[in-house]
Order: sequence, then structure tokens, then C-alpha cells
Amino acid sequence: MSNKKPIPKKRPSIASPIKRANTSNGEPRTTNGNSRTYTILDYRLEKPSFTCRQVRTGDTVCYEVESGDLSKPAPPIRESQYLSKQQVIEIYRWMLLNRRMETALENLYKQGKVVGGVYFGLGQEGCSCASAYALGKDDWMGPMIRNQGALLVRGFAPRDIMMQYMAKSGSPTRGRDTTSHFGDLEKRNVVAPISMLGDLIPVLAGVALGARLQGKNIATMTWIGDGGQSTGVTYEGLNFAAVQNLGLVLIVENNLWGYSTPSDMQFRVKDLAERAIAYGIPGVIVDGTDACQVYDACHEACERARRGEGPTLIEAKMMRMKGHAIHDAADYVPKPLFEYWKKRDPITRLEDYLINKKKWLTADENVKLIAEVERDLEAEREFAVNSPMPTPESAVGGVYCEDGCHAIKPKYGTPKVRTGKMGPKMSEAVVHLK
Ligand SMILES: Cc1ncc(C[n+]2csc(CCOP(=O)(O)OP(=O)(O)O)c2C)c(N)n1
Ligand SMILES: [Mg+2]
Repeated sequence: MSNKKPIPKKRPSIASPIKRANTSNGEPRTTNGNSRTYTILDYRLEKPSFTCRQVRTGDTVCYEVESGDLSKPAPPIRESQYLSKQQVIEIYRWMLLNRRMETALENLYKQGKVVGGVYFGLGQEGCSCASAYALGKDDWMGPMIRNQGALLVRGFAPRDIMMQYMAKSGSPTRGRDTTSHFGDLEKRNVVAPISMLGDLIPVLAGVALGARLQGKNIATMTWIGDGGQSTGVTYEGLNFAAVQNLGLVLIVENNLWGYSTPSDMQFRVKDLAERAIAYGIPGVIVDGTDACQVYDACHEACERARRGEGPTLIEAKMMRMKGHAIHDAADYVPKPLFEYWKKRDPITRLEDYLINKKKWLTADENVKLIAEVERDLEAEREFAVNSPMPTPESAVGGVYCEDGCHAIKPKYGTPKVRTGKMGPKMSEAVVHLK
């Protein structure tokens, strides 16, 4: 009898039994008495392998691509196991809107209409939009500055985001803060971005814990960069989610740069998804420029979360195609890297997939769809530009809580907490409600 394992028909997923028998819950598969092996799922169809090295000439420091073939053509889009034709087109539309809105913001900044800076997610639209698309109505997210696409998918209008950048009175914070520092705890289940890198992780773990105490397992999603993941709070938050089995989906957006630090100088592991092993949770790698891969991994992670099986770490590999913010020309980035990733543009590739590979859109339908997005966006931009600034007097209102103005009600049910002799015990409540 052959002891060869049958080849699975379906590729393994975080959720599938094939994977579970392997390492889906972060447990090792022992190969012999002295060593253990762990598996990190990798959905990519291409594994770029180049490194950057720091070069010093006198007092000047710059970076060079050290090794690796940068001339390869872009890989195809990976077929989604879950998305329908309509859903892929919908994600494509969100990505187009995301990019057009950021172009509009850049122009508004150059016209002197933006208060503060502008942060771009150019090249990361597939990751932002497809990840948020995997969230359900009861799920939550806490975006970072480059996740404007996620805000659009979650129901904010481009005008909200543009008014926020211009500090208009009709903006979500009524002109009190700028950039993307806003959320919506009531309707859209969005925690506002926190600038201190990593701090959203324990907060989103806490949101999942809060829901569980109300009797419901939900998925809570947040994002962290290749730079931000080095912070202590990233470890604390994710470890807490792991030991409490909370439905946190952490997307590590490895865009190769943390400000002007290349990821080769930020961490030593080959892939940041490997960090999952140390937390005892599943780790997955996706090509962050392939919306279908991003969606599939996020969908599986959200499903795990909703089943109460705990957190997942997803590393999305891509490239920050602009500087850190609008003031940064990114001169320190070797030019060949931009050329390499330009060929992997998430929108161009998805467009090609829809029109030429799947034939789900004709060239004419695509032109119509793009024109529609541009028309909608222009109307939103007009509205935002023409809306008023806050009145000076309004600055004194809404600073302190007025009686009952922020009543926080349980969303999913009455919290079920078992009380012992010493009062409510959190660990007991969590264990008993799983
Ligand atoms: C704890 C903390 N340290 C430093 C900063 C300043 N800072 C803001 S963004 C940034 C770079 C972040 O890089 P990365 O996490 O890779 O995200 P990316 O900008 O590439 O999306 C830094 C250093 C901060 N906001 N919080
Ligand atoms: Mg980065």
C-alpha cells in the first residue's frame, strides 16, 4: 500500500480541513524528535526575491537593489475561490474610485485647499479595498492612513474623506481633525485610525472581546505596516488576541518601506507572516497587488473569526508607490523598484483580467464604468470644495461630553459576565462564552 497522501482537489485554505490537519491553528507538525516544521500558506503566483542594500558615499546614504531579477513580467491574477463575477467587478470599481479620489486629493493639496498633509495608497488599492470587502455588516475595522479604499468600501462617501482633508464643517469630525482621523462607531463599525503605530491592534482585539461578551463572535480587521509591526504594542495586541482566541484579522501591509527605511533594514525574517508561528496562529502570505488573493485570504480569516477560532495574520506584499506623504519625493527609493512594481499595478492587472482573461467586461463597458466613476467623483469633489468651513464659534462646542451624547449601547446583546466572589472576572467570562 502506498503511503502517499492523496492530492487535494481544492487548494488548501486557512479554513479548510486540509490546512487544519497541517498547521491552521499555528500548531507544529513534528517531523522528528529534534525538530519541528511549521507551514505558512502562500497564495502568491510570483515570489519576488530582491534585496536592498545601503550604500554610503561620504555623508550621503542611498539604497541600491542588490540582487534579483527585476525584468520579469507581472504574474496573472489568481482565480478567486469565492468571488462572483459581479463581486470582482465591484471590487475593481472601488479600486478605481480609491485611486481617482487620491488623485483629486493631490490636486486639492496643490491648490492649497487641504489642511495638513495627504497620504496615498497608490499601488495598495487592491489590498485596501478587497480586504474591507471581506467584512460583514456586524464586523468591525480600524483603518490606517493608506486605507482610504477600505473607508469607501465600508460606506464613507468620497465627499466625507475630501471634506475631512479640507477640514470642512460637514466633514466627519466637523473640521476638528484632518487626514483620515475619523470613524463611525454607530453605523459603519469603524474605529478611527490611531497615529501611534500598532495601537489599533489591541483596540480591535478589544472590540472582538466586547462582542464576544455580548454573545457574538465577529471579525475585526486592522492593518499595520512593515515598519509599524516592529512596535511593542503590535506584539501585545496580537498576543492578547491569540490567547483569548479573538477574531482579529491583522493585515501586515509590507510595502517595502517604512518612511525611508527599507524593509531589509527593518526585520530579519524572510516573510513577516512567519511571525504568526510565534503567536501560535495561522500566517498567510498574499500578493497585495492581487485583489482576488487578498479577498480570499481575508474571507477565510473572517470566517475563522466568526466561528470563534481566533486571529489570523495576513502579510500582503506590495510597494508604496509614492513617498510617505505628499511632502516626501521618495528620492531614496531605487528607481528600478518603481518600474518593477508599476508593471504589477493592481488596477491595470485586474482590468486586464476582467476584460481579456475572463471576458467579464467588454472594453466598452470598461470605458463606461471608468467614466461613471469619474463623473461620480467629480460631483463629490464639487460638493466638498463648495461646502463651508466651520464657524469660529463652533470650536467651543462638542469638546466635552454633554449629558447622554455618547451613550454606548451594547450592539449584539446584553453582556454575559459571570461574577465570582471577587467580582466580575474577565478570563472566566471569555472562557465560558466561547
Ligand atoms: C509608534 C510610532 N512610531 C513612529 C511613528 C511615526 N511614523 C508614522 S508613519 C511611519 C512609517 C510607517 O511605516 P510602515 O509601518 O511601513 O507603514 P507605511 O507608511 O509604509 O504604510 C512612522 C515612522 C508613529 N506614528 N508611531
Ligand atoms: Mg511600509
